[in-house]
Amino acid sequence: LFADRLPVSPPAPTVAALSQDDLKRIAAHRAVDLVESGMVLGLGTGSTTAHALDRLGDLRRRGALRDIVGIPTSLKTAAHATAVGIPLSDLDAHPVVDLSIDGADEVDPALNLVKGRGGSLLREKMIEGASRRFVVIVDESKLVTCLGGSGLAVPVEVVPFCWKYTLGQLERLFDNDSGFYAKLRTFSDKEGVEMPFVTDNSNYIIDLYFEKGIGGDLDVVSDSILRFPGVVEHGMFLGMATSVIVAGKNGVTVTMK
Ligand code: ABF
Repeated sequence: LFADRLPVSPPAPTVAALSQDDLKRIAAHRAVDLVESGMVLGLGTGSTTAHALDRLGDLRRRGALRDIVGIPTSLKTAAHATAVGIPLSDLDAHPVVDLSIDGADEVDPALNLVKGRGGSLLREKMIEGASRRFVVIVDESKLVTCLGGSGLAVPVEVVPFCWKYTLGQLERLFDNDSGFYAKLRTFSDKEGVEMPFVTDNSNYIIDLYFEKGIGGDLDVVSDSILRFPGVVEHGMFLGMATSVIVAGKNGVTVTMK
C-alpha cells in the first residue's frame, strides 16, 4: 500500500508520542507550506483542515499571505476562517481555485476518497472540482485498501422530498447479503428526539454502509447512485485529489497523482 509514495521528511525522534490530533496538525501545516500570496484557496471542512485554517490565520497575523482569498466548503469553515482573519469569496467570483486543502474519511491507493462525514460533501466537491490542485491532508488511520471498507459510511446527499423513496432506490442498488445497508443520518435534539441531519444546502444525508467495502468499478457505482433524481451528490471523490499528505507515526509522506 502506497509503495510509490515519496518520503519527504524523516521521522522525528519523538514522533511515536504524537497523538492523532498532532498528526492531523502536521499534515495540515505541510499543506499550508504550499500556499503562496495571491492564491485563491479552497478551504475544506473537518478537524484536520481546522489546523490549516489556524495556521493560515497565524501566518496572516504575522504579515504573510496578505493577498489570499478563501472559498469555504461549509458554513462552519466560513465562520472559522472569518474568526482567524482569512478573507472569503465564492466560486461565482472565482470560478478557478488555485489550491484546495481538505481532509478525508478514507483514502485508497489510487487516491480516491470518501468524504462527507461532516455533511459538507456537496460544496467540497464543487470547490475541489474547480481546483487546479487539490491537496488532501490525513493522518494514517484514513488509509484503506478499498473505499467503504473502514466501517465508515459513504454519504449521499438527497433532497428531503420523499427521501424514503430515494433510500429505497439506493438500497436496491447493492447486495444486502454483502452486509450493505443504508440509513438516514440523524441526530438527537435537546429533548432527545431523533431528527434528520440537515446539510448547509437544506438537504438530508443517507449513509451507505459497506461491510466488505465497495466492490466493482467505482465509476459505475458512482454513476448508478447519481442517476436517481432525488440524489444531489455522493461522497466518493474519484480521481480528484492531486496529492495526499499523510502524517503517521513514522513521519510524513506525500503521494502525488
Ligand atoms: C471533511 O472532514 C469531510 O469531507 C471529511 O468527512 C472530514 C474529515 O474530517 P477530519 O479531518 O475531522 O477527520 O473534509
